[in-house]
Amino acid sequence: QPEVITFGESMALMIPENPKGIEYAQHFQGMFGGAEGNLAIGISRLGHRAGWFSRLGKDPFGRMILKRIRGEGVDVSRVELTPEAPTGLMLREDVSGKPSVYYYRKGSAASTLGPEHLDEEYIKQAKYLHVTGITAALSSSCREAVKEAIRIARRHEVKVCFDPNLRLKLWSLDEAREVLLELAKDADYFLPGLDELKLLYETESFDEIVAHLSKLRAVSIVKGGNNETLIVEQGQVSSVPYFKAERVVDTVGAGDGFCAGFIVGLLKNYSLTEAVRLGNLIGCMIVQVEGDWEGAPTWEQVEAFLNNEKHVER
Ligand code: KDG
Repeated sequence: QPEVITFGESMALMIPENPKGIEYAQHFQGMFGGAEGNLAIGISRLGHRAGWFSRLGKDPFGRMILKRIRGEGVDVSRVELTPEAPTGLMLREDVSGKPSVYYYRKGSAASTLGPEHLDEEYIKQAKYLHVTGITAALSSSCREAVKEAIRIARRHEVKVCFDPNLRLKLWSLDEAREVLLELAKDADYFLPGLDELKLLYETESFDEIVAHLSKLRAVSIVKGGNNETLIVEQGQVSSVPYFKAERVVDTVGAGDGFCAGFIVGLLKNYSLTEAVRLGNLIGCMIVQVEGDWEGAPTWEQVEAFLNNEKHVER
């Protein structure tokens, strides 16, 4: 039985192999990504049981994603392959240090997900439910599914982790603000980035942001302060410094890795500070490898890093 359940769209991901970008590319690397699937893989690699579900198209991308997430040890028993709509696709490029994402996901199988696809028995046996604002942005049925999943979790005392994951290519800031701030009210752990909070609360003032966060019932874990993660709990702010990455290859997915590490820390009954520290470490490892989740470490790799074990080449 999964300890952590998450749901939301995983898409095929194509990254051009040349530095000139998609327009001039002849060769692409075929991968996949999607915040919630990334999180589930991160948790599974760390040795805990994660369940992820979505609707995927009954097509080659859908089968590829399903097999690979299953291959990572994630419970995919509630995933549905549907002939009704295709699997979503995203392309990403980084031309001269300017990263861009292009989505081909309108009307995708995942966007047809609704409250009727939730299995209360499945959700209620978990310890944590993780939801993100990306799912809420996909369609009104997806938004209802997020709200209903949170209601189910709260009914059964499953703790809710909410990452707003603001994506302005999916909806306007005004629309996002209304929905995301409402969802934040129902979370036990609110996991935004500092940049997102500045947009959502329409202020650059850190004190104002803390005042807003202090009104929530959730503990807020704010990613991306000054090379640190901030913990805001009942008006008290503390900070946990980042680990230094040897090289930064691809920052996408770092937030999901952070959340995976943080939730695993909670599962291990770590203090908030120690759970955040584990989150910081996983985020730091993910940015050193191309792809959203490929760099997620196993628990053995985490221990080796923390014990400063030397790498044996051969
Ligand atoms: O957090 C990483 C995600 O942004 C990436 O995997 C793609 O889910 C994704 C999205 O919708 O942008």
